[in-house]
Amino acid sequence: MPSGTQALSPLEADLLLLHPPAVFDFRGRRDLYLPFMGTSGDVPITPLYEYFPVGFKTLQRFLGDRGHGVRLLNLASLLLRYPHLDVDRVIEALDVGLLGIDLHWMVHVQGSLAIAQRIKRLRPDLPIIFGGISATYFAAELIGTPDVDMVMVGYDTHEPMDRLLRALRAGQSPSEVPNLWWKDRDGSIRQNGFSHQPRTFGCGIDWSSQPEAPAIKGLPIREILTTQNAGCAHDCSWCGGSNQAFRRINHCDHGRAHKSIDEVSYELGTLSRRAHVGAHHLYTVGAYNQSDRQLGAFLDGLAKVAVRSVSIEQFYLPPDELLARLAAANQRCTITLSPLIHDVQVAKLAGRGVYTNDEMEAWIDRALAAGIHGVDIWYFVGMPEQTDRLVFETIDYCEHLLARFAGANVNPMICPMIPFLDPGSSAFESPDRFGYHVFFRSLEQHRRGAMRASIINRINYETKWLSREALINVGFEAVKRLMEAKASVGMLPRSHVKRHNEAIDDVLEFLPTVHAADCIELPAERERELERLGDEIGRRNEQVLFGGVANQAFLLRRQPAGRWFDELGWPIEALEASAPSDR
Ligand code: B12
Ligand code: SF4
Repeated sequence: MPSGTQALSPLEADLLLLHPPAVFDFRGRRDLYLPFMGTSGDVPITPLYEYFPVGFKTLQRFLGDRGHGVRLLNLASLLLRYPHLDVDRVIEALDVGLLGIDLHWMVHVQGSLAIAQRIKRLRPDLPIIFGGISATYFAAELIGTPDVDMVMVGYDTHEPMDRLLRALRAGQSPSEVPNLWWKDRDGSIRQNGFSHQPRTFGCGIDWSSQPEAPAIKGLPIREILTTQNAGCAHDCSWCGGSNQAFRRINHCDHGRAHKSIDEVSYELGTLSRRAHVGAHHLYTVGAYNQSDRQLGAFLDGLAKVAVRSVSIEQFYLPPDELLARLAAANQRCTITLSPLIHDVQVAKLAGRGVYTNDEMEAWIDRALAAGIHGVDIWYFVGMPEQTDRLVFETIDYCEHLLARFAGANVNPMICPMIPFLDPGSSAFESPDRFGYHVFFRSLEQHRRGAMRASIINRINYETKWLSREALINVGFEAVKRLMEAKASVGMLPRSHVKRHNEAIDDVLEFLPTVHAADCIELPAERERELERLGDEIGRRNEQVLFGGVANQAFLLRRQPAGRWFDELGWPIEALEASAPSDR
């Protein structure tokens, strides 16, 4: 399938940070069914999980300021946008001293390891380093794989990476670089300890240097993301970034770390220098972890940035004073709440349940009256003691919310927790205590699991109350019902909801066939049966990964360009000349 017309020019850097697609090589795969993932809301995501860790951007600035040439390459987005681009030609064009691959989210387990293997086969000269939350958790197993030369552990890798790049440049051994696992010349594994664990971490991102969105047809997605924390003040049992999980994964005695106020102010300041700042949405994540002083400084900075809209996550219901400040900071400020389950007692078991539904509704009235533009409310499927009945009761409650706030921007959303329960989370570590059963424990089990044809078999857990099959069936049915409810109150056009729900119906209809084939015991028979389904799987995957991004609520075909993580490595003209995107 891949065919190009021109070779790619060398991509030169001291360090290239590469973000893999969750599944390599997803293009043309007929043996792995990637179903449409509706989340009943406005989340432009694909089964490739295209976001790279925002720390790529901070590493680029921090290391760049210290004289290292750092480039970013979002391979997931590149391969999605250029379906005919030969990945081997991308690898051949790399002229880099060190190649970094993220295994931050576990969903990239297969993609990251497979691309490392491909690179090692074609370019044994390129040293490969892994980093990220999952790489930290699985460091010992990861460094044992033949294609990984180094693993940099921890939530803050700026200074260690500076030291590593300096050592490599000087031709010295990296034996003094903290947080590093590496292999010496004879292949034996060395571990330099885990001493770099600052409480103030990272640096501000320089958004002014972000490439502008190219002129494209259709709706560009102009989104910038900012987060000021690693770890968390809270302890949701299923979360791999919770206070306890953070301590566990990073082997430290603190459960979170913050960006300094100066660096946050710097970051917001750079946004103002962007040419079309007024066209951007600013997605601020994890703001609920800030102290009053930190949040105050953040809001002061926010008020000076004329972005089009802002969304901000809150754990508790923000008090009136904060509502007023948020509304003053941006005219289109959306607050994201995550009660997770409408039943407060059950929500408490998931780490939430800190307000009742009545309190939330009264608060929404106040928030809207205070000038808050909208409220997004997230519900989840796969929590302790959550039965199918409870899931559908949550949808009943969402219908009530939609009716009560009809005409206002109050948007309940629901999604199943798939495919993985976070490694390192309390529920992953002690599944029995929380009513979970975990199917894959090791890195290798996750890698193998991620290659199963059926998404049901790719899920790494089930609960006492919802089997893997039910997580999909109940989860997708719930999304469908919620979408119908949104059409009924006029929040979404009927035609969009019809297309969205037809896509889900197709998943629910086709998946049992794939699942049955994937569950056949005898490998030869299983392969034969999956081969028979190959065309049907391939056709459906193609529909989901058509070379653009499907907005999950409105199935608009949006081209992947202009988002903060659209780092395609080469100028668009060079890529078009090499492998036209056919659009
Ligand atoms: C902000 C956030 C998001 C943002 C995106 C942030 C981003 N792009 O970085 C959004 C909301 C989009 C998001 C989405 C998802 N998230 Co999230 N997210 C978080 C959150 C709240 C903070 C993480 C964070 O940014 N920490 C900051 C630090 C730690 O990371 P960083 O600065 O980016 O990177 C540094 C290091 O990690 C390291 N590093 C990272 N990569 C590499 C690579 C190399 C080579 C090197 C050397 C170093 C290195 O160096 C960087 C600089 O110091 C955590 C929860 C928490 N409290 O931690 C969950 C969390 C990370 N997310 C999680 C999950 C599961 C997801 C989703 C898969 C959910 C889903 N099913 O859709 C998606 C994946 C989206 C995608 N990839 O397309 C899990 C991950 C668990 C796991 N081990 O897999 C977490 C832990 C908890 C949770 N359940 O929400 N997430
Ligand atoms: S899910 Fe819970 S523990 Fe995890 S980051 Fe969010 S509030 Fe913190």
